[in-house]
Amino acid sequence: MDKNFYITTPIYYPSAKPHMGHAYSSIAADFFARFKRLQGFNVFFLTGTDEHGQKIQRAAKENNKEPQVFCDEISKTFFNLSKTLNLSNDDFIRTTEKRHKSAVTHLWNILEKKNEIYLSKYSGWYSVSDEAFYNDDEIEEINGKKVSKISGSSVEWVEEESYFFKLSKWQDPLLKFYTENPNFILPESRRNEVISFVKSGLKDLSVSRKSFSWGIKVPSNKEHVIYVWLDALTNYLSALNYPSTEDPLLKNFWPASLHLIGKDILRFHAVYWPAFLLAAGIDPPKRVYGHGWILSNDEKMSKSKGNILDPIEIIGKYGIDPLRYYLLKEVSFGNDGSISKEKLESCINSDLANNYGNLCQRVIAFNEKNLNLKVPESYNFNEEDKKILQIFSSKYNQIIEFIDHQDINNYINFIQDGLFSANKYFNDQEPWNKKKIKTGLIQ
Ligand code: ME8
Repeated sequence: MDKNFYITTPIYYPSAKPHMGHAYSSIAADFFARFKRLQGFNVFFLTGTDEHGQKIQRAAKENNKEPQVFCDEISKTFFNLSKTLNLSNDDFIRTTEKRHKSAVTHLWNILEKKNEIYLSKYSGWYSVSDEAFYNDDEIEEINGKKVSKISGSSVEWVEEESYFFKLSKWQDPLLKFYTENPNFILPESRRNEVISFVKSGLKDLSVSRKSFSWGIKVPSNKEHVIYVWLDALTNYLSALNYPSTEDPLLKNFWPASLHLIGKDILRFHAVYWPAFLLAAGIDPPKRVYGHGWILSNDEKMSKSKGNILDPIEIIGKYGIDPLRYYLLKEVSFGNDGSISKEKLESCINSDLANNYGNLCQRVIAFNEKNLNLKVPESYNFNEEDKKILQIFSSKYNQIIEFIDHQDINNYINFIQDGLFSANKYFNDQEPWNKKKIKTGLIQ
């Protein structure tokens, strides 16, 4: 069995400080990383920041800062958040690092050498906010403004010389790849969305921009910068020291086990990324999981609505572990879910204090009082003892199955039910009375 497990979060745009949505992706990835480590896997867990492109260049300008200075400042807030969230990540990559730039340049050269890239002209819609090109049929007009139907963000007309990646050529190989790897995209509903998008026809993809400069230069033509998504996706390889094929990180951890992302960036990860890799002769990742959106009181978080939940503020008030638990429990993983401070408080009271906290409290207090915090040797189990142990041991394979399908909610239900049963067992067994009867057994 492959005992290596490579998991990634999206690399976040340091265009503004992090919010709860970013924290959510990172916490979920951390949950899987920790589980796989406990299971005995050799885990590599990566997160970081995505620092090139027009969006960042504009944000820097609005703040009257040089892009690099601006990125250094905001990337630091994401780095600090990774500490506050107590993430167990093994690396934090920034796309402005040298190691990343040389990996991207290398990948570009391979694609060019393999004749997968050609020079032409792009004319069409572009959303700077999404850093995405959109077809005419993906655009609508709202209040006189052209916006993407997919993300709702505003688009602008772009006409410029551009390099193109021969994406259309990869339509059939991609469909074949999805069929042969039915769990490549999860959850299932997102897989269906991606397949129908690819079936509807793929056009060649513009992979360079000429009208701004903040990015990695096309090696053979310095007037162009490499499209930020081709740049950003390569982070998953550059953190493993690609292109050093003999490097243990690359050898052990590629292809990635799981790219955990939000549903908004599925197309980039489940269509463009495997196509770039197939074209370059590199194995695609094993799984891309697109989780849903965190909503604040049932609405998408936005500055204008003033409903942005700041993870740092919430952690300051409630602590990190309650927040981590709440986010994973409350949102049905893969779907959108609404969170609020009120629900967080009631979750802390019911699940953490009453169920889990109560069990810990009574077991530890009883143990401390009678056994000096030592775990007694186990023997002479009665039927009830065996039953409660069985609840946990019999489900071991099923739990692994839940985790390996990113089914967090069934896993948490199992844990909650288990805690409930353990509390009941403690009550029914009345160990304080047993102590009187069989003092010798536990002293
Ligand atoms: O897209 N609910 O960066 P980004 C849940 N740099 N998750 C959310 C969320 C919300 N309300 N808001 C953000 C980018 N996220 C690119 C990625 S990867 C090679 C490049 C999470 O800063 C979610 O994971 O816009 C989403 O996909 C990611 O943050 C987008 O972060």
